[in-house]
Formats: sequence, structure tokens, C-alpha cells
Amino acid sequence: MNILEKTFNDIRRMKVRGAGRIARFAVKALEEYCLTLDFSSKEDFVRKLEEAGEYLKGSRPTAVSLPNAINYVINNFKREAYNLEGEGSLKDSFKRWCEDFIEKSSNAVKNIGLIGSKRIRDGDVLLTHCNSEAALSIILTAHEQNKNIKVYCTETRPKFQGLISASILSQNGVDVTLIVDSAVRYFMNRVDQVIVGADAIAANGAIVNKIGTSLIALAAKEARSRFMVAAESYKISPQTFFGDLITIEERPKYEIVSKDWLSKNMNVKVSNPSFDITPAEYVDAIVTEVGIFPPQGIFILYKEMYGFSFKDVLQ
Ligand code: RUB
Repeated sequence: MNILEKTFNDIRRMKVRGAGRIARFAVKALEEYCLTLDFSSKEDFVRKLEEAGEYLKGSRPTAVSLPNAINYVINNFKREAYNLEGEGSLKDSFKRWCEDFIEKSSNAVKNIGLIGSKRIRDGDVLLTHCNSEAALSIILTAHEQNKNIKVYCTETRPKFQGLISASILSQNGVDVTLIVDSAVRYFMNRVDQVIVGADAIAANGAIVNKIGTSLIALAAKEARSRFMVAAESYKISPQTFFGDLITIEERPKYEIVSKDWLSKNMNVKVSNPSFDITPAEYVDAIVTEVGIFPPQGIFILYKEMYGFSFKDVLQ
């Protein structure tokens, strides 16, 4: 199995998971792949990288961090490669863009922690769902600032990523309570703020995150608890500006029930969507590495970063 197949499988089987991590993992794999590539011309090198990128994008469909990261390194490299010749300089250039993405993406998580932690008050009770590096960065930064916080972590069925969050927080000395997903409303009256990550942010400010997030947002709104999303800016989905919908991954039914149970209950249909969509009106703030935005203002951030304008599209 080559590096691309191994990376594809590791992402598909969730050995590496979480939107930011899979983006960096795929970019690292492309970097390693490029160093082993034999090619006949610059065009051939670019074509092989593009094919490898397209292949890796297919490993999981929902987190737009994955295609955005791959497009970032390949497009930047292509612009630079225009003026480059020779195997060494082409490979060096691509490697640099991969390292640039990995560094920027890791720094973004740290900055989200610094910016988002300003919104955490001493004594706050927080709730988080699934396992998001960006969300944990805010919580851990607030804890490092000696704010006295308590955190509820949901189990996050069926894959139990909430246990990873609970374990990380507890190892860092945070006061953590693990709860089952269906206990969220029961505890919500005690929660000041919910903090979750995102796999994608749509043009209208809707958030795509782990299944159950939208139900938690609904409970938070009803209980008047604040709902904060922590997400790097490269999780904004450019395609949604042009009307495309974000694909929600359907995971294997055996993540929910055993093969044995299913064989005894052949007429029971099992559905296992991995993500859901939280409408913008349930979100108080999106914390990115460059600042805090209301969800409806996410277009401004996108325009600022990528210079996109409606005029360009309509002409
Ligand atoms: C992970 C998940 C996380 C986001 C953001 O789902 O929904 O909340 O990916 O994470 P899965 P991060 O476990 O199915 O990949 O902030 O680490 O990018």
C-alpha cells in the first residue's frame, strides 16, 4: 500500500479524525508523496499531484477543511511553479507550501484559543460535544489563564469522541463531567456556554458539525445559554456561495449495532449520518484565528481573505 492509499484508509476508517487533523494529515501525505514522485515534465508533476489530491479528497466527504487544504497547497504551488524549472526546485516549492499550510493551520488553533478564551468568564460552566481541537483550545487556554471553569462533555455516540475530549481536559486539570448525549437538556440550565468545533461553515453562517450539534444548539437557545463555534477560517465552504450543499457523510450502520443484532432484526433499517447542520440563528459567535464573527457575517471574512466578489461571478 502506498502513502496515498494508507492515508486515504486512515482517514476513511477514522484512525485520524477531526476536520483540522485530517487536513494536515492529507497535506503531509501529499508532501511525502511528492518527494517520491517520478515525472517527465513540470506538467506531469502538477497532474500527478492534482490526481493524488483529488483521490485524498474522496476519503471523507463532509469536512471542507480537507479539499480547502489540498487546493491551498496545490494552487499556491502551481502559481509559483510557473517560474521554476528542475526536479529539486519543483519538489522544494511544493514541500514549502505543505509546510506553510501545516504551520498556519496549527497556529490558527492556538489563536482561536487566545481569542475565544476572552469570552470565557471566571466561574463559567461549559459544554462541548465530540472532540474538536479548536473548541478544546479555547477551553484549555481559559483554564491556563486560571479561570475557574467546569466542563460537561457529551459521550458523542456512536464513536464516543467525547471520551477523548473528557480525557484531554481532565489530564490538563480541568473539572470535567461526562454525560450521555440525551442528558444535554437536563444539564443545559447549568451551562453558561456551549463550545463546539465545525467541519464546515456554509455561506449563510450555518455550521456543519458532529451529529447532535444542532439538537444541542436548540437546547441552548431554549435555555438561553450561549452557543459558540470554534473554527479555522479554512473551514468556510466556498462552494456553498454558489448554491452547492455540503454532503453529510453516512457512516456504516455497524457503528451503531452489531452484525449479530442486525442479522436477527433484518427488517430494521439503520441510518448513521455523522454530521448535522446548525442554522445560523442558533449560533452566537464563530471564533476564527483572525477574530470573532457573527455567523451571518462570515461572508465578510471570506471576502477579506480571498478577495471574492459577487461582481466577479456575475460578469
Ligand atoms: C469531528 C467533529 C469535530 C470537527 C472539528 O468528527 O465533528 O467537531 O471536526 O474538529 P469526526 P477540529 O470525529 O467524525 O471526524 O476542531 O479538531 O477540526
